[in-house]
Amino acid sequence: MITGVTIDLLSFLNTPSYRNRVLAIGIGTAGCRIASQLQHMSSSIGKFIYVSCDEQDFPQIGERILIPLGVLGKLSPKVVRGAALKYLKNIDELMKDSFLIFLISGLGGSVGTGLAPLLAERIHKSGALGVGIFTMPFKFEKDKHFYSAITLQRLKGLMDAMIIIDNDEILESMKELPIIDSYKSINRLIASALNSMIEASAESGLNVGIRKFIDTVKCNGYSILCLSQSSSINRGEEAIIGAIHSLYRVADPEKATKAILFLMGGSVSLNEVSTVISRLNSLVGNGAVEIHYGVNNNLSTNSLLTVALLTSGFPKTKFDDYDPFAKIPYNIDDEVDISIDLELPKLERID
Ligand SMILES: Nc1nc2c(ncn2[C@@H]2O[C@H](COP(=O)(O)OP(=O)(O)OP(=O)(O)O)[C@@H](O)[C@H]2O)c(=O)[nH]1
Ligand SMILES: [Mg+2]
Repeated sequence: MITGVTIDLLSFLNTPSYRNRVLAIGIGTAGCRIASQLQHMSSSIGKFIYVSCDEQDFPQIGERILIPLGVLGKLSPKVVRGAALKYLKNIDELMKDSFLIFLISGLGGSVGTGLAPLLAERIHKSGALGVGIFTMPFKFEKDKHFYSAITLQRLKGLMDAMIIIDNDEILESMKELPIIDSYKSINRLIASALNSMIEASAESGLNVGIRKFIDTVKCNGYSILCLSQSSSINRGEEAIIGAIHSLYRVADPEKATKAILFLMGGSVSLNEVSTVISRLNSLVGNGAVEIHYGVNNNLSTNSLLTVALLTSGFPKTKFDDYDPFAKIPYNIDDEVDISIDLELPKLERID
């Protein structure tokens, strides 16, 4: 994790046009879909770039970079990386002048795993503040675990903040949503949780904002986003316990140092806010966790309450165990295969 980056976030946020210098980059299928949901909701992120090898990943709006793979070679992270080399200048140009960059990707697939470290390097070199938002594969996607784990570790050394989302846990939290089209529902939930936390003002309620968001996630460790929903009579209690259970399954909650708690739903009461915060305080971070909270009271009469819990400061997560060789130093994730691009006259340096 990068330390010592001197960035005056406060004066940046005080400039009237700061949104134009906030960029989100979606990579691969999952990354493009989540970024696209965010683009529909966000007024704090001024620019979106979509990078993928599959044209179908791109939404209608936003800057797109298609990295064609042709028909040669097996699709693997190193092949994707090799094919991407000649587009890096393009990407550098598009991210020029950005102060804050969100890099959004699913890890484990060839495109996200191949491109995320490459783009994280470019963000790091550009001097922008880099916040990674990465979804981790489902339990049943065993073939994706190893690559997701080594990529996560590589990214940790390149980004200023790392937000991990466990797809399994998000799915678990959506018991009350129709299973049909579940990726779409998961993405909407993730995007609205992140958006609620970074928006300058909640439509109706209490906001958190970019400054507190960055303050929470910029730490020497991982941040974890957990979501939980309930519409029972004790919905506050039930939703926060659900979110904390999720956290327990991903990392050691005692290691948490900071948290953002966001409540989204109809008619959220002060009583519910207070219940949720005191539960969090008693069950996470040995009672010493620094909590920011926000509320988005939507106008629906629906009794569904969604709790979004973003906790930070975790030195490790369950995903470290996805890499059986974690204790042996090696660089497999840096491999680049350029055989797919027979016409590339000479390799561009990427450092
Ligand atoms: N949350 C979420 N996860 C997704 C979505 N689509 C795929 N995933 C997950 O993200 C991980 C990577 O999958 P993809 O994004 O499809 O992979 P990719 O980077 O496009 O690479 P390829 O599979 O080679 O096309 C897997 O664990 C998928 O289950 C999505 O829309 N939302
Ligand atoms: Mg894909």
